[in-house]
Amino acid sequence: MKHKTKFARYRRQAIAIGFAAVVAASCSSSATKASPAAAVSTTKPTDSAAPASSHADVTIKTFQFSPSPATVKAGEITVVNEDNTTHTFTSDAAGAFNVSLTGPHATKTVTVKAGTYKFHCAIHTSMTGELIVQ
Ligand SMILES: [Cu+2]
Repeated sequence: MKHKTKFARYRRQAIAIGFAAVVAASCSSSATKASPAAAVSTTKPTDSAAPASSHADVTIKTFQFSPSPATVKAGEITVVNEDNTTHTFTSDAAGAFNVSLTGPHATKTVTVKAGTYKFHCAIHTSMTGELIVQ
């Protein structure tokens, strides 16, 4: 009689431990599920860091584009005109980009896709450059 009740208690404990193991397993699986969500949230600081890219990707100075070729990453790029006259940042291939910059210190942003673009100033046709978008 005494032995039987002791065995029953062991069984109950074994079931409880088994249940705890299942709970722990389900917990760890939900923890691994949570990590992709954490990875998504880490992309937010790069969005908020976007205004820090106030540097010019292309600078127009003394009727020249620099650097040329300019290597940039696909997306929004910044063009600054340091001259006192108006220039344009116009792609040779129609439609890629075309902005007018009234100097001095006019800044424009254009969105570019990956590729290599030749560009020029529509006002001063001797002004040419190349943009490599990665
Ligand atoms: Cu110009």
